[in-house]
Amino acid sequence: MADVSANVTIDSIMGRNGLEKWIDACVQLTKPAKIRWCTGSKEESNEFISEMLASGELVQLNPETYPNCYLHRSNPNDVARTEKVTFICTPTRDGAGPTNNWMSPENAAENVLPLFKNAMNGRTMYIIPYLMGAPDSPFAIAGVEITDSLYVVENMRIMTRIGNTALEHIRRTGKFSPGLHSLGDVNPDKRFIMHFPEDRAVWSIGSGYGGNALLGKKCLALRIGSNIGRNDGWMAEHMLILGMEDPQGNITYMAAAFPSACGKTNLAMLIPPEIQKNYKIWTVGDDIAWMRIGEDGRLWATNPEAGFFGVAPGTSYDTNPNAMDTSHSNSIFTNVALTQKNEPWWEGMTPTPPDGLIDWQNRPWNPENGPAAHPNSRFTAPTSQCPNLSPHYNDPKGVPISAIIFGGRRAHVAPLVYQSLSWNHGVYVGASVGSETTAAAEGKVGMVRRDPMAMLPFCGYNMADYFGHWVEMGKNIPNPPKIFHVNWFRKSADGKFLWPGFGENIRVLRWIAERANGRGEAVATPIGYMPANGALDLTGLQISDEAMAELTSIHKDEWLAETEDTGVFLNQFGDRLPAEIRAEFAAQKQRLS
Ligand code: SAT
Ligand code: MN
Repeated sequence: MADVSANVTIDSIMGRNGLEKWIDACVQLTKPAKIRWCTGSKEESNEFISEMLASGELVQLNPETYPNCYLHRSNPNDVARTEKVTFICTPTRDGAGPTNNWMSPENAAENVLPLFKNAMNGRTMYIIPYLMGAPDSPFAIAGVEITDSLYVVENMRIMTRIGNTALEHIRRTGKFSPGLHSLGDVNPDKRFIMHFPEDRAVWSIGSGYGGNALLGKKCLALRIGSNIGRNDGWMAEHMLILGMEDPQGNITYMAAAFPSACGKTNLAMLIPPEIQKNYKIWTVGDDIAWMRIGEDGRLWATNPEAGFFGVAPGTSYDTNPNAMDTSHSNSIFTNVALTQKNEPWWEGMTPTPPDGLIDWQNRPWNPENGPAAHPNSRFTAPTSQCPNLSPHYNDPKGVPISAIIFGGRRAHVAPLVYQSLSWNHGVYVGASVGSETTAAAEGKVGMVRRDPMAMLPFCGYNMADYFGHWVEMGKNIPNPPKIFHVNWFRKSADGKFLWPGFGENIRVLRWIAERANGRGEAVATPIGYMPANGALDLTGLQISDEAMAELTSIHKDEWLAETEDTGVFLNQFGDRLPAEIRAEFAAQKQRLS
């Protein structure tokens, strides 16, 4: 390795020589002024928050209406995940595959590691042991994040189980994911999010933003986690988990993958409209699912997180009352606007903006400067505060999944709901997911891109092998979930959403549950099974027959073009693409022509 520091070896900085040696190496490299182990205690949190209030890193929100809630404003150059500078560092380029940025571990050591040199000069290094998953769960995986950002510490405290529980787990198992994070000088040109699957290691520099800096989430639970899952025969997925209880008290559990900022949190926390009130949704998770084959031959899912990092804009007491209630205390708001009453506000929270707003950049709000809250502004809130939290949220073995749902944001093409013809066809459906880009990642918003299983930015290895892992899992699950695709975002010719969405989505979930449980009427189409006439309960819904017809229509020309586009995407994997996926692609094309 280049002359990073005489005492820092690759083995030690990768954590190969254990926790103590890794921490020593990080200290040698970053040269912090102080070192602070995080225990997870309430006192520690109070102290850190006081410190951030004093420095201006946090603003206290109205303690009467939002007790223990704070506003954080990011550097305006650092408000979303940066996919362009996110790398998978496998020994060969093929290991990362054509959809990931790749850098060799040697190149990373040579060119990225030096950015950490003296990066914590004059700053405090916080050492955060954390656990993803319930402490007594066979799913649980421990990590240690080293960071120089107190904002990261307080977000990790909400999003994961930090402190001594995690440390005990590490001492017991001898395993941890070493994650080194520094804000550096928050310079987009020196920003890198590096993953080393062989060592479970992550280096992140130059960003304090959510998915870039809270290393338990996308970095460990998905990119590193997907590698661990492939090797150990389970799945790490970008999925919400919910349970739908029917009037007889039966609960059907479902896992759903949508890209970032496409409504996973809203669906996970859904409250049915009055007329469907004898159905109830239980939230298990809103972003990540780890799924294993249970002894009973079903697929069981757990949510490894302890908090929600939800998109604020559009969240309201109309669209998602559970999220509003969850984040009304003990929460951190990032890049939202501030009202005169010292309360958070964002577009869509109320029909009209209150007077005298301060925008997310701390300026009196002027609509000419854009929205008051950043489109990717967020709330970080404890899962435990969710009013409809499933009693099985902490269950070490998770919940049994009967339906897997894929979806995206599509103004055209994709109908409201369809079911795959088989597991492998379902894997093809997942692999072909297209979605319009959102503000959750940097880049242009609203462009349709292929985002297989909503994992394009999060799959930590060659996506062809990931499809292969799905096919393999299908062979090994005696009683696999049924696979579906939904689209809440279809628009009419005049650009209006055709489906009301939100609570009304219960109607679609009901059909999915019926199908998953071997009931529910369907008709076969070239792309899969669709609800038969009358199979969706539309009682009391104000929707025209024309809108329903468009929502459930399949335009052949559009679908042929869609399939061609999927083919172009899949072709980039060459011979590595599993034969099963190639066969499903060919069969779908055949059915359409
Ligand atoms: O910023 S995060 O990656 O944590 C949220 C998201 O984009 O899904
Ligand atoms: Mn996500």
